[in-house]
Amino acid sequence: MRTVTVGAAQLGPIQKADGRQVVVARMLALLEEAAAKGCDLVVFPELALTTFFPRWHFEDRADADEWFEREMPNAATQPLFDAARKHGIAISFGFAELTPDGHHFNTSILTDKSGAIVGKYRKIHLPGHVEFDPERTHQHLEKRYFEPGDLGFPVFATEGGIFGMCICNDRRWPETWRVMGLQGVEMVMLGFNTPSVNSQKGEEGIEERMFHHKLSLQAGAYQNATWVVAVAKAGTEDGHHLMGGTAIVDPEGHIVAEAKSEDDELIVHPCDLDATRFGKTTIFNFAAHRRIEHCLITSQTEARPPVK
Ligand code: CDV
Repeated sequence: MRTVTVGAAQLGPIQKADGRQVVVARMLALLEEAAAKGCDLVVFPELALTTFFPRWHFEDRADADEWFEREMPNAATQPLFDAARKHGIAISFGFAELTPDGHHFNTSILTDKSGAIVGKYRKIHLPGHVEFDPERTHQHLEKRYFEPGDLGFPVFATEGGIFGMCICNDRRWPETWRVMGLQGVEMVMLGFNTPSVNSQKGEEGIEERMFHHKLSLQAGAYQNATWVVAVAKAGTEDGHHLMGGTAIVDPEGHIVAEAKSEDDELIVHPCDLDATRFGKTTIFNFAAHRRIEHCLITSQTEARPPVK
């Protein structure tokens, strides 16, 4: 057995007015709880340090830079890295990254148990739109504020396992999972902020959104024989509701732990990375069964139905 005891550290709502220090204090409280419960790894949501700011339209894009981190760690987040080292817990969290040469990414990092950053991922499948859209019930301006990630879907051999990251909308795309599956991933960590209503289809509410969320996680886990740790930012941020749905999924696709609230909440599960072996060596033994000569996946982007 190679057991990694994972804490999925859901965050409740973060209001626009909440500063980084307030949020980091909440994350530190969850890390204390995780340490008491014997966690090896704690995963926090997408854009964990701030409200989900892509719902707000800034005419001048530079005005959104206040939501971005120019370095990591920085003064506000250093206590998280110190706590990771003190407790001997690896951590992963999402934040908006502004690089020294002016690029904007929706990013997640992974540390080892000494608090050193050992992995970075920049969100590839950015949802939403660039310009204010009066047709929508709410704005989702990720395409305005972020560039698509430029790091691919890397995996990281650390802490005795093979770990990968993806962010929110990435989970809906089978390519995300398969690219990490092809690198032998044993645990995928993913943070998300999912509004409980579809901004372009008001009748699509929380029930349907939760169904698609779980469908994506469970299929990704099963089809690639990997653990999945999916962590929400939940609840109502300045009048906008995020659906929650923090869950840990085993390599057979079963949900083994789920959050019950829309608040700060830690769910813990001992994940045996060796449980990925059976799927990876039998039905999803890629070397034995994949037929890539029939896959258009990397040579074609859009759907091209036959002419009727
Ligand atoms: N933060 C996200 O990527 N949210 C998307 C919404 C817009 C659909 C999601 O896939 O949950």
